[in-house]
Amino acid sequence: MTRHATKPFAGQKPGTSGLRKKTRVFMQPDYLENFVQATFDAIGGVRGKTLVLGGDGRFYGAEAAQVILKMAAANHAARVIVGQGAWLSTPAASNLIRSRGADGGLILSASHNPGGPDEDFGVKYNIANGGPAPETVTDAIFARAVALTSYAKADLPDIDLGRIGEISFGDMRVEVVDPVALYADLIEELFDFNALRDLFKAGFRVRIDSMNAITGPYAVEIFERRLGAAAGSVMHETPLPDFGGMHPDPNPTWAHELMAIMMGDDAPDFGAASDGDGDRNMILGAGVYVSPSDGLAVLAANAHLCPGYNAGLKGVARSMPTSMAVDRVAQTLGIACHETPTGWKFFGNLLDAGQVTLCGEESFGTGSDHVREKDGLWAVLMWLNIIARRGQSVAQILADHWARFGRNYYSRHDYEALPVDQANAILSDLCDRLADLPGQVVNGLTITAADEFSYTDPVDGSVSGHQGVRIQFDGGSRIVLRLSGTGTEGATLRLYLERYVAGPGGLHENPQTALAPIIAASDALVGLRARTGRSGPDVVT
Ligand code: VG1
Ligand code: CO
Repeated sequence: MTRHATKPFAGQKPGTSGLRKKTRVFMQPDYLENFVQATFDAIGGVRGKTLVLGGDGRFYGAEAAQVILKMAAANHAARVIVGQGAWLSTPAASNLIRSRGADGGLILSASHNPGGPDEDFGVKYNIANGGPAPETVTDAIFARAVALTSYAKADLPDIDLGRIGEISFGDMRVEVVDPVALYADLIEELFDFNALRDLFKAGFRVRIDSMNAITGPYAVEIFERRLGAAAGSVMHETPLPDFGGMHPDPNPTWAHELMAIMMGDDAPDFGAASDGDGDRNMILGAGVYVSPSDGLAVLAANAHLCPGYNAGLKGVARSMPTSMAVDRVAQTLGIACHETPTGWKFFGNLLDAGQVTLCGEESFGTGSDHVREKDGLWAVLMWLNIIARRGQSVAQILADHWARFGRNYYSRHDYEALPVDQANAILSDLCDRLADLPGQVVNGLTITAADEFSYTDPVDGSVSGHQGVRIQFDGGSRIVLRLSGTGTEGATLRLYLERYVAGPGGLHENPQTALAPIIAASDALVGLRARTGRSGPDVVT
């Protein structure tokens, strides 16, 4: 018996990055099965196809992998390549899809959301280029999910995913592979590993916080084994189903243990953290925090120092709310800078078409055309390669960058778990006023432009509307407001604040202080605190 009757569930609409729900929602009978069958149907079935499967090790991931294998077998897939223990970081899954020529893959993760029976779970489908499914595909998945009446699942025993090797599973082949090796080999081609080994030999100290999530085994292999960093350089290196109670979101709030080390006495030279599925990164130097938007700009300005990028960049792309720091670098380099909606899926076409080499988002995500996902450890290695080549500290590299390009002070204020109606009303009220805003002076700042961001993909012409409100002020400052598409509780409003200072003075202020006039203007314009009744944002990054 492989065909099972089912009824659609409400809300199986993929968000910014796959379908994310409370774990117990996913654990309901038929819930995961429905979403997986809808995905298979939406891509024209999986008969004869090869899929990649793995995730970040969070609670329910191993069980979900068994369900998906049985469904792939019943849907006549030819082969599924699974990471040992159902483990694969998101960038490693992207690489596996690409290097094995697979037709697609399923990633089991809710990324930076916490894990456990009472926390979050997620499933994301990636296409043959290794990148997240574009909106045409996720729309098709949703359309199929609301009409589903049955799914196919083979009545076969669970597979031992702990053992590397290949077995038959019904008519399908299942190949369990080392999740780390292929990825580490790819990374080794992009960066100057000899220069990095010399750096560590000379006593350079790093602290990499894997936050009990998926990058642990990758970071130990790359930094401690291949590069010779001191044992113990990687902390929280064992992936745990509940991330050991940590919230694997690499920002100063959630990676506070690492922050304390890097801001303390005798701090190591370099620190970094990654998220649940390993695609995000936070970069720190001794006593300094690198804003992700600045990080993207620094990587763009220095990419040529790394072997994989020494021919220069074809172009760069950033998500709309990401600061405009990288735009200034692109201008100097004479390359295009694309502005896309939030979410890595919007970079795929530009990367495939060879129009951009480097991409980034303000949410601690950077990556390149080596895979089709953002990549936390890649960013760490690129920073280390630049440090090795320039012979400068993180603080010196940042100071040089600002002196050359000016500084885009930047911060994101998140108002989490708001009533959905309230969040929608705040955004739509603002949209109603946009046409009247240009020319108005708020808190001494003149509004030069105000619109709701809509993106037309330059490669396939597809249009994605309602991607957030942007209000631009005279002098290169702005505020952006949009709704999160990754949360699992209520609605989260994100307020992005940016102020440009050309220098030479005023380049070394505290960002929240430097942004005070922009914050005051946003209070006057949007009034988030007044309208939500909150005393301030829940998370400031
Ligand atoms: C957030 C970030 C976005 C990122 C997405 C997935 O989305 O803002 O930049 O691409 O998470 O990241 P949203 O819709 O909540 O703002 V990950 O590492 O959670 O896959
Ligand atoms: Co992630």
